[in-house]
Amino acid sequence: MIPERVLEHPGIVLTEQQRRRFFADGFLVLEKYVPEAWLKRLRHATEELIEHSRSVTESNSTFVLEEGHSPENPRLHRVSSPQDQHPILWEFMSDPVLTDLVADVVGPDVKFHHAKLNIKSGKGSRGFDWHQDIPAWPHTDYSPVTVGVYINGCTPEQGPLSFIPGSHMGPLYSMYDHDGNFVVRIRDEDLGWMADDMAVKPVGGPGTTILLNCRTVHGSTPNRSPDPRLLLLPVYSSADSFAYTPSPIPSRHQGDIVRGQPARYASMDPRPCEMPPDWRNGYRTVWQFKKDTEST
Ligand SMILES: O=C(O)CCC(=O)C(=O)O
Repeated sequence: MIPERVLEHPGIVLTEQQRRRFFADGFLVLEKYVPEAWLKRLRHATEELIEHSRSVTESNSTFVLEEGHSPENPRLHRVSSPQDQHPILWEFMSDPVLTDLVADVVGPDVKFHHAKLNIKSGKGSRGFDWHQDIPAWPHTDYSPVTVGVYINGCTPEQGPLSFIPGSHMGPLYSMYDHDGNFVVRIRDEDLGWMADDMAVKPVGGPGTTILLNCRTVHGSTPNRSPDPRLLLLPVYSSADSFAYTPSPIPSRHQGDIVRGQPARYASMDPRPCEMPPDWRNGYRTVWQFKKDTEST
């Protein structure tokens, strides 16, 4: 659904000004949005998942391990599809606390696509280069939105998500390097327009929540603090926006309508999107590519 049509529906959680800000900037930050009762449950669920990772010795389709991971000291880049691993996380992702919020920026009918829990364990965990998300999971329009929930908050040292305001209105850049690897990184020569002071790096206390449009240029720095930065990242779209490639992070909930009604017609945006690799041949995470380039 296009923004003009979304705005025809009255806001539920956000003010008119906040909704217009999201559509103008390509992101919106809500300090301490998620209530403490939910955060307590989310901490419990994420601690259980991290506990399970103690017995894992190699990255797999659920746990992406950081260097130094051990049973005594679990260190994770990511838990993929955490909502398929813990019922509390799916309860949260399908609860109105998120789905009403998402409805304010995608329209009343909301579809779930995938989710991940990015952990950045601390003491130097890697960041993310500037990139755009939608080339990894193209849809028939650009309504997809990622919700980022900082379960324990995020300080400047922990590598907050950083955004280039308005960049969602600009071009989509290639996410491939010159060797044809899908590295989820904008090439240096495509970033000539970017100045240091363009990036916005919001931080905030526990429950601080971000809405991020799928075209917005974003990245993050390493986590230099001793404490992990737990960032839960579910992705939704308007119900009438359809993914036309398999998801890099599959979920049994992909396509679930979490609010409103399914669509009978697709919303089509003519702006082209670069195709990702065929994920059925396997999904290489950005950390695998980073490790390769660091060791050469
Ligand atoms: O976890 C982060 O800091 C960035 C995550 C991100 O940009 C992504 O997963 O696309």
